[in-house]
Amino acid sequence: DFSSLYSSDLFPARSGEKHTEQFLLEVFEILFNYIKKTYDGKSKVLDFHHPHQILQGFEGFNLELSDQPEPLEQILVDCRDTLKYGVKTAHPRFFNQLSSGLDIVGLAGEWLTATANTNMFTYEISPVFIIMEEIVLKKMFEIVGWKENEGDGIFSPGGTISNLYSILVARYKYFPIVKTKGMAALPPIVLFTSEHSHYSFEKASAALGIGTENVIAVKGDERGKMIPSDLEAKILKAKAEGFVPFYVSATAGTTVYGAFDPIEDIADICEKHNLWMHVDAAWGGGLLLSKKHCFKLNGIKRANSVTWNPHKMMGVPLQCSAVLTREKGLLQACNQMQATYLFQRDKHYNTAYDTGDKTIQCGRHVDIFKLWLMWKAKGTSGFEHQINGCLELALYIYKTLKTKENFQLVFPEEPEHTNVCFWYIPPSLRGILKDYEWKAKLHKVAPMIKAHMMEEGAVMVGYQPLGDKPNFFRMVFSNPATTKSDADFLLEEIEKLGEN
Ligand code: ABU
Repeated sequence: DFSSLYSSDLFPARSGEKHTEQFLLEVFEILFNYIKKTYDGKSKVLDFHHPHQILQGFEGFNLELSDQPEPLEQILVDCRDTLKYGVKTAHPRFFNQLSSGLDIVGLAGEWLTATANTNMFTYEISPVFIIMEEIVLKKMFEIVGWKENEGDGIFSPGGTISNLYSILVARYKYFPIVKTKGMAALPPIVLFTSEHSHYSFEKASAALGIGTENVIAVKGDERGKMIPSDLEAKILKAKAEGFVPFYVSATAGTTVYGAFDPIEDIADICEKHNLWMHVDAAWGGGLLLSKKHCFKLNGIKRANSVTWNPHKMMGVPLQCSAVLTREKGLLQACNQMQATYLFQRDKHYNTAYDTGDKTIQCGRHVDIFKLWLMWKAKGTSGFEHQINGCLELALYIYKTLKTKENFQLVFPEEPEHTNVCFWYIPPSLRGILKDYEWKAKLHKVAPMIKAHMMEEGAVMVGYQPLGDKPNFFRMVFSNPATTKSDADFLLEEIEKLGEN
């Protein structure tokens, strides 16, 4: 009974051991019940409530903060409710995001990390985690294909920040003066990325003072791959107009289509024009672990930098993103400020292991342990198996969709990644002229179905428009718990909701 116990009865209270143990066991039971429910395919993915309902509170769920402490009984209720009204992102029928699933060893890693509650800036306070980061990064450099003496990197808070790091380091490499004098000391620099790439390149350019207008969008082909000839034409045009190109990002696994840019061709162009080549493999990096699918990233070893998010295809709990740079020492030179209270040079150990000054952060969360632990538990072959399974599911739903008349694929080719994009064509839009009005009506179909889907809560999938294409569904697989019947269920649910 926790009704008369308070947080002050737990550690560090002198006699807090028993109550702390009981409280944590109770929390464990809540979490374990949630995990069991998540993996029970028959449970709901979500119990949707609108923001105003959560703000106002309902069924005893009240998020308002109080001046007085609340008993642990209430704290446990809050834990239960928080999970109850959240979204089960590990549910086999959650297809909404590129990150899904819940790896049990990864979860254990996250628990341990939270328990250790330390900071990644110095070896002094994170000796084991810092060495683990070095070991895992080294493994990633090898997989990318860099030579023994190449490779540097850091785990960062997500793919957007990893991409930002790549621009930051590239700019420093070409214009080291920027660190002290700022953008005013630089010529008008521009960078290139495909129109299908992630919005983080514009975000980073805004944040770094480069400006979003200096991110030049390169055309993609029908299935979203960058067109190298358009890249070169745009580089030449920018130069002719007095701009100074310095950076190109190729995407290995675009967010919506899952397309892989032709990295070798892009690398040739970058070498010819002396440009930094980044590969944003946040989504596609996992395929490097698959002997069957790694050819899709051929040429990645020629990259100057790579973003790779193990929290996507590798199923590592959020968040876990790495930015890798081929040249050693650049991250440090670009970002170090040598704060003397933290990065003292006269420490009694090798201070090269105080990796915190490579980053733009000070405090840095330990994202490495869960990945290291999962890698130990699965081996590289375990990741490979899991990733191949997701790609097989994508092929399965692609083939299923091809046989269905009430669905239409956004592009007819087999998927390269696990993204499968399609429209559902409701009865009222079948067999009629596909004119402007038809497109406008089709644009409303996916959001309408998604709204009903969320109210029902049995499955979740994302949609978006792209270019001149009206809203379409994007199916993605990254959860090893998903089976063919879950994929079938999604299509049945869309059909059921769409018929009306
Ligand atoms: N940072 C890309 C994540 C997008 C998605 O999960 O759909």
